[in-house]
Amino acid sequence: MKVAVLTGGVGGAKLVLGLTRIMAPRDITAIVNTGDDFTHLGLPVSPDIDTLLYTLSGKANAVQGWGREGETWSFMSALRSLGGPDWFHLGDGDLALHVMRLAGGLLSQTTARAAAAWGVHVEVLPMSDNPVATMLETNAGLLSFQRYFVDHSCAPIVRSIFFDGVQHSAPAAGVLRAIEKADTVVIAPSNPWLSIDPILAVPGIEAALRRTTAPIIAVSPIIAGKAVKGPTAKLMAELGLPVANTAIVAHYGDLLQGLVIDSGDDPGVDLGVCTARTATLMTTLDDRARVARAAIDLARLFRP
Ligand code: FO1
Repeated sequence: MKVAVLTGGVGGAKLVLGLTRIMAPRDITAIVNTGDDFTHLGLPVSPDIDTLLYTLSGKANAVQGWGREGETWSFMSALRSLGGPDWFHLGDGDLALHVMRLAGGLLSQTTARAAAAWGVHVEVLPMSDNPVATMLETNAGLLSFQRYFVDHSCAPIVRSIFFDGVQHSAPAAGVLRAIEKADTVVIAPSNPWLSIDPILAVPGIEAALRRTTAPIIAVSPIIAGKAVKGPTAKLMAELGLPVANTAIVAHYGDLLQGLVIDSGDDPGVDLGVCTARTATLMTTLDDRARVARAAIDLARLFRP
């Protein structure tokens, strides 16, 4: 069975790891958000791809959510001594990934090389090899994603979001094929507005999702009325949306066949989409496998 999973951020990486615990990694294609990407000190940084590669190769700093376990920071202390910018932390090991990207090749190529080098058998594909930058109009002005997320710690009030360059982008090689070949498509519990929308905005991707006969199952990022990590709940409130699964379903609309929701969420509300319930807070590896299993089992209801 082939699964294509749309993912971004830490929550998405956890779900992909959960999928590798219940099925063959080679049967999984992760289509990863690159709207968070930016060039820092001349280095190309692809945070959501980096987080996924670290997570799948056992290198991730699980507590911090991003970067490497056991990272060292001599580069950053030397940079500070030179008066360099220290709002965005680049670890010594992490630097190697960005330098390898700078060395050349398409993002999909450098990502495939890193995955192969680190024994990652999940197919990790950027949504596009073209530059797309998630930009946020806020009360602190127009901010790139990393300025909003890291430099301003998601504090500014978001008025609107757009994906600079997406109209000129194309799906990376293998993305449309992975969707067409998929028996199931999973939308990971990533922030729909910040991590999944950029993927859906790449010309051709949403159309491919609407063409596929594979059931599309999302895992809700909302747990009992709040989001687990990151700015999802705050962002939803700022966009005038209830921090509830009704808003998640309304956002994805008729793209979804099913939604995995947290067992702690109000069962009373009819979401208008088929739901499966499980404890969706993913702390342990078993949690991740359980949530992944819930999504795959829900998809089975829709497959002959
Ligand atoms: N997140 C932070 O909060 N502070 C950082 O200094 C930081 C550095 C960083 C470097 C490389 C990388 O791949 C991710 C990094 N992140 C950092 C996380 C980054 O902001 C991602 O966008 C998040 O993972 C959310 O998607």
